[in-house]
Amino acid sequence: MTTFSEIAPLLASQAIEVPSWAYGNSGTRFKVFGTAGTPRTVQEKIADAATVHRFTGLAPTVSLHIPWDLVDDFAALRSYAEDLGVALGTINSNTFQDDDYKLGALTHTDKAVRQKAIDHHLACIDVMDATGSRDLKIWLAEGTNYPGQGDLRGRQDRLAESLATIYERIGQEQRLVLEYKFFEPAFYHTDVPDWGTSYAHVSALGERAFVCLDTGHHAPGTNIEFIVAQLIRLGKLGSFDFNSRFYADDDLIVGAADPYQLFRILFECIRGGAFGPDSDVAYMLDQCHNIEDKIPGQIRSVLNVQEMTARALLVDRDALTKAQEDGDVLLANEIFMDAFYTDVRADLAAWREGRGLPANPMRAYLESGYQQQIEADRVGGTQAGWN
Ligand code: PSV
Ligand code: MN
Repeated sequence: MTTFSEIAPLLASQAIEVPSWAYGNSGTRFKVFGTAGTPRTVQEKIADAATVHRFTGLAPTVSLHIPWDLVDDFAALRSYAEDLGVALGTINSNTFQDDDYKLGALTHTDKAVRQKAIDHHLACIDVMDATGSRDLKIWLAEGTNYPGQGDLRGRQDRLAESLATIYERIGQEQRLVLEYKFFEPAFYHTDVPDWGTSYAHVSALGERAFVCLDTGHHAPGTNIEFIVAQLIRLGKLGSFDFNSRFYADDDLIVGAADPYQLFRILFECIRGGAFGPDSDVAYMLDQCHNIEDKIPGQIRSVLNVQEMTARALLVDRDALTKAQEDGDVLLANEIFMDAFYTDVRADLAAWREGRGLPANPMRAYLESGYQQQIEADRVGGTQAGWN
């Protein structure tokens, strides 16, 4: 049996990137609820993200969404973040909120619209140069609603050409990650619906292009850990967008709906060598906190990932391999489940204290007065949302 003290050093390098948009307001198409203390500016979002890092030691980078987080001086924003103890991470492009993109962006039949979408990505790469960000994450809201509406093959060809133009501008130390999603906002077909399509495109682009796996972007019942194992095996897993879902792309707190699935995913990362200081895989959150307080929502999220990571590290891999090779089905499953059922919360609390962090980051945050302070300070202005 692997013990907590054996795995503890491996936890020290864990880093989870938080999304700037998680700190702004979000909602459904029915209602967006405002929350007292919600940031009005990207600086306030970064301050909140830095607070999550201060209490957990788990979230040293923040990913930005352009144009939601557009500022005049990204070098100054970088210094601002660094002064607060965090770095700017992945830059997310946005080709889903402009009227020109109603029928497509990188896939559009009109060359001028395609060029506009390409230019937006080139502008995002300029931002990356200023922020020191490594990854450009592309998620495309492109697809069709009705059979016959678009030429499925022609759209793929235009997509490949547009992506190649963007990729040409990606720096030697930078990467392009292409996210897939099986439906929404398009309902009949999506141009990058699955990992295979993303893999086909990034493989054609080159060695600095990878797949981004958003855990909420699969049909119910999909074996996501299999996709994880396969992408790691192929050397093309670039990043995760973690969240959890019950029905569609719910963007709920990771590990809330199905902690066992999170455990299984993290086990494949560890098994595949994609966890730890030598791994280039970016572990990000992509979540929205529609009804709960946002900072505690993010704290709960990173702690859930840490907790399931610890459990996954506890799997006795030697014993598991032996049971697998012996064909001992039930013993193999028992070894796996023993780790999953191990309650690591007390060990993690003691380990955090030993590293100068609060044993219970959630309680420490709630008692810190930060929430009351931002509620008192952030009066007036326009609360940040998806705009
Ligand atoms: C799309 O559903 C997505 O998961 C993409 O990652 C976007 O960047 C993010 O949501 C926010 O719109
Ligand atoms: Mn996502």
